[in-house]
Amino acid sequence: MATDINKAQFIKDFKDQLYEDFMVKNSDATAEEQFVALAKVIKNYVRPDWFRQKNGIVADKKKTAYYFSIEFLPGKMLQTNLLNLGIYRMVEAALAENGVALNDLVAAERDMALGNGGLGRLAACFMDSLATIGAPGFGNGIRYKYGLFKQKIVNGYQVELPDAWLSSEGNVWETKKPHSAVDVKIYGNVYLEPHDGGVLKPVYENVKTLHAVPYDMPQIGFQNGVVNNLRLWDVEIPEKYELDYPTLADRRRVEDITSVLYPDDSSREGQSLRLIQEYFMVSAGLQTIVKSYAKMGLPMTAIQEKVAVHINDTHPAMAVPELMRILMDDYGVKWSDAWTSTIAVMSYTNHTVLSEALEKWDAALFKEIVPRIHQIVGEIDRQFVAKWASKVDACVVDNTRIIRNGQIHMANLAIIGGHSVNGVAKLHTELLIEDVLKDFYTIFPEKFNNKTNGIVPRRWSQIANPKLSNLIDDLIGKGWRRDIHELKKLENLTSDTAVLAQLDLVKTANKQRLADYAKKMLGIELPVNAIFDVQVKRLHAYKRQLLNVMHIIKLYQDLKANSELELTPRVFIFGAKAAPGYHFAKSVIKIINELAALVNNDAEIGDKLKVVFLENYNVSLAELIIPAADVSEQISTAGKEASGTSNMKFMMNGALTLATLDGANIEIKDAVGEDNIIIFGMDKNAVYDHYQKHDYNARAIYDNNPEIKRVVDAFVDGTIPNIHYEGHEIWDALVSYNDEYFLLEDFDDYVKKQAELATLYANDKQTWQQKALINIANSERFSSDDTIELYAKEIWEIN
Ligand code: 26M
Repeated sequence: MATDINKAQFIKDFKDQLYEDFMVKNSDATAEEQFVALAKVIKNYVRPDWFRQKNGIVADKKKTAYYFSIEFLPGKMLQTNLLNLGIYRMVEAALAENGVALNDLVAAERDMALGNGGLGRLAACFMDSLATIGAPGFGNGIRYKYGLFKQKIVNGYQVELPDAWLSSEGNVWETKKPHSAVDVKIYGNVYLEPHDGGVLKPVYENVKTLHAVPYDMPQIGFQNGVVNNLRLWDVEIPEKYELDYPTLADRRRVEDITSVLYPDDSSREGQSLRLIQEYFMVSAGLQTIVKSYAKMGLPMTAIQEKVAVHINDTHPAMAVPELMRILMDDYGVKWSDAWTSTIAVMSYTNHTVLSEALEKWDAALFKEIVPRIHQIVGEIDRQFVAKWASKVDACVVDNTRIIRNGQIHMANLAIIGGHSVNGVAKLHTELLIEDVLKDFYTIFPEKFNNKTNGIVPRRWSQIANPKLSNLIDDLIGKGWRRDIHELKKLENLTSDTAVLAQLDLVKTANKQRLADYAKKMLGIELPVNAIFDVQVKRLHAYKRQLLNVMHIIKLYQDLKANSELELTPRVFIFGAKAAPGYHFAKSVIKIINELAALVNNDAEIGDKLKVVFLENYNVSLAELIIPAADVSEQISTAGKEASGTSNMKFMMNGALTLATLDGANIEIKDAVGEDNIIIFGMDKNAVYDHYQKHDYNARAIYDNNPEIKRVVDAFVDGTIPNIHYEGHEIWDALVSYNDEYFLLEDFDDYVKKQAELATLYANDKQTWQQKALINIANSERFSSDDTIELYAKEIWEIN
């Protein structure tokens, strides 16, 4: 075990590695070289456990869960790996003795950002938790050469640059496995030909064959000797099929398949390349899984006893027909047996109720790219309709079948082809059942279940917030680092004024850390005595960054009208990437930046208000920002945010949540009690009421509420300079197009609750910190270790 390594041994290994890779002495090495050497030493330490776990799957015939996801967003791995191996302090000290600051090496690692936001980050938390609970659970995804775009702000606008995260060294954590490569076929024609005994076998013509080569990354459990595997696939041109790709352009088209992560989580991206990515990852993963199951020597029809495959959102939903294909075409299993197994193997998580984000593919395109899969989907659809037509209403069948109006509905495929459908927070699952998927619920009520999201506590407390962690050690001992539920003990300390004062000091220190960063990046001084009010997440209309902006405009206008006004100083902090084609979202970014320039440079405003937009929000920046927050903005239109996970990270770091009753905010409220969260605005029923009655009238609110009118007009009357075009776009969205996300209706209550919390912060810091402590104590409820334990027991039935 790595924990047996002592300092002397470690330093020897480290220096040997520097010598081997770079022929350099430690004293002459760059931080990048030192980082690479350290990562390789760690990889060497975990190799035996990693190898054992991978080989144990077949040898011990262990049931294994495979988490299929088109996104994984782990961020940096160095600190997590050191912590989980139990050698963080030892390595830190050993390096320090040799003149190396571990922090410099941490800074040298690049974020692995193979994800857009919540969905990809959840997948990364789950990988850590699977290993930590000691479950055999492997990830399956794509090794994109370029991750989510790097965001620069130029003249207030978002500019997207490629994220070349793979250095010339590749990814130091990964190991390429050429011997485990498999071939994936796309395009061409396929027809069925009778074989011996009348079995129909597909014959392929003119297919294109892709070579899928896996790269494996160790996923280290928290101090338990378990190392799971995250397998990411890259594409190569198979030597055998070189003639199929004679020109450079042909070869480039192949390379494109794993070249970039789609940066669009706002709506479906109808590119055939995306469809190929999805099939490529699913086929390569499943072929490998079935092959390793075959090695166990058990009957193919019992594969569900050893294999669970999870479909993370609809992107990997072709796993359903692909498993059918492999079982039937490659292993001769008959349809009915293959279907029984497939349903038992597959399970699916839904992450959104937004209809524009539910994947649909043009059936003709689908047929062109994956003709055999198209046949199988056609047959699944035919049998589904045949079975249910006589049992339920025609419109129910119509709403649930896979192929309709020339489109393939991927969610329907995932639901019909699996045994479990889960939402990601209580309210979200209820909405799936009552609304979005209600027809499915009448057919398959037993498939539906809730699994409220969680976050991996190690990264979001110990690593992101060492100061708070040390304080917690002093208060309740170190046991919480292993068992997060021990955080509950903090609740006994909420009347201890000395504790509350210490908590305040920690928060201020974290605010200073962020202020230093803002100073370096933007040249702005942030007053750390101000409330740090933070909204960091993807930019979306439904997440309502614009409501936050309207509140800032209101405060600005109030101050301009009366410079004597008593106002608790505030720093508003934003971080958000907009999908490159999402016009509205990009306009909001421009407006935030112009508003920031206006407010920050107004001498009359001084330190009372500051607005900062921190560019390139990613996991590493989240680790810096979240511990510094006093207020966590979770202000989506009720019913729209499936769960949210940053809400959990903020609470774990002692921010108070200002929230609508949406997603997991509701469960946070249940955990901390109404007094320790600030709730505002319409709940989901009020929102749905408007949908039903069609009675929402934004224009009337605008006309009758002078304050709202003043704020909304600031977008177009020159109050904020340089937003002529964007301002009109926003004004129209709010007034002319009837404010789809109900900002105007929720505005008054939002402003009121904002004022109340500002007063509390100014007048009673102690009560504030008391609430913060209650939030920290109860964040134990949102550990992804517990979430994954439930997936393992209730969905995958693994140990
Ligand atoms: C679709 C088509 C083409 C390219 C990309 C996409 C796409 C990518 C990501 C669509 C959606 C994507 O992610 C959705 C997402 O992140 N959902 C969030 O999932 C979190 C984890 O469950 C929840 O906490 C959030 O509430 C939910 O918005």
